[in-house]
Amino acid sequence: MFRITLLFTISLVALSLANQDDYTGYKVYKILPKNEDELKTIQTLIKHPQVDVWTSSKLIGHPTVLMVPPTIDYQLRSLLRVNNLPYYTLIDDVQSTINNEKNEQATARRIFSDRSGRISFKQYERFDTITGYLRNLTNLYPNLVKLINIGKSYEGRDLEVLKISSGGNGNKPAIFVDGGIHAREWISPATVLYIINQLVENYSENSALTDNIDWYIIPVINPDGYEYTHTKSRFWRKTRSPNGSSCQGTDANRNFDFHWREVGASSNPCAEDFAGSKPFSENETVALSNFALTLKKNVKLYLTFHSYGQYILYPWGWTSALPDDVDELDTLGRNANTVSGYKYTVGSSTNVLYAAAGGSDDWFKGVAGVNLSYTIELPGGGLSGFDLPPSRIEEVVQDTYKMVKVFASYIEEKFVNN
Ligand code: 0X9
Ligand code: ZN
Repeated sequence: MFRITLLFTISLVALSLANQDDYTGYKVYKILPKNEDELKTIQTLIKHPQVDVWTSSKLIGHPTVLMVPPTIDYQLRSLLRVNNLPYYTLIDDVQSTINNEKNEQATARRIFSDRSGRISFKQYERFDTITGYLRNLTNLYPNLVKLINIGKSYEGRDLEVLKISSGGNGNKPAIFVDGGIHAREWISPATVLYIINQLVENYSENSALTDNIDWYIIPVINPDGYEYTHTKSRFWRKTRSPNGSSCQGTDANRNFDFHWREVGASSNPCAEDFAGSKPFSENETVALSNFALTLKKNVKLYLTFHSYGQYILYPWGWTSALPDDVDELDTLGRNANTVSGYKYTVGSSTNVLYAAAGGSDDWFKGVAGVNLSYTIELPGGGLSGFDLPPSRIEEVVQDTYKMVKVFASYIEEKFVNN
């Protein structure tokens, strides 16, 4: 433990490289813990302000993947060795994986770019295309969808929620879905777009779900970060607002006003899990939460999509204590998992991943009164995990939609049929 502390003190002094555009020489290590001691060391490692945690878990045998800048690489590897923690190098030079992914994206774009305002699910779409698609739907399906502006991102992009509702008076039990809180998790917006695509463009097959339930869906809640990962820095996670230091951005999923910054959230503006200067310091979290509060009584289920690791997580993220209705949360999560071709691990985020306060899932449950609240960590892919190849988007989003239908059927049974 002494060695760990010493190492941390040294690297805290080092200049942070969080504002990174070029990842030449960055390495990614994968650790598969075999026992409690190894898990303990991992819990300390992931708190390091310059280590970027790509996925991590408190469970034996579940991978922790860390990206490390060249400046601390030697120290980190010494630390892994001193603590007898077996690891392997997943990526030797992160920039080269980004270059590969750019080529894949360019090829997919050449083949599949469609100017008719549709989404192909064969490439990762840019924010303007996504917005264009949503607006197009309002023209094509005026009786089924409505676009609600809930505010603007820091850089001035429109934050728009698509309401999908058929039948009834638009005041039915509701499901709230969002994606793209974390900029680099590209499969999340794609998944949320597919949910929209199915509910709206495949209405004949899914009509029961929109006749009985109102849906409020926002595919990219952090558009500034999302665009930044497309144009500048592939592994950007946070928002893009200034935060009074040389670093930019806040981890929007640490910024919600519920047990804010109590645990697993940083006060260092350069850290990847910087919680913000205060709760709800970000335009994006303010817009989302204010809008959600206007729907309070109606929303029965909240689904927020992240990547990666194949986890279905429920509150709490701020404490290891379990909510009173854990049995219901757990059973529904497990039922959803049974229809997936992937194997998801189901549990409370503190007990399965790590403690981290200020997440949207905790806020929806603890403040907005949405008892059934889940963070879904979608499957990873490619080499980094975030670079799931465009050719696999369809398979993942279709699989996830099956799970969404299980969640929605439960809401129907519980709140509509009775
Ligand atoms: O750390 C996060 O925000 C989420 N994992 S990710 O790898 N996508 O960054 C998990 C959030 C779980 N929920 C809470 N901690 N409240
Ligand atoms: Zn995430």
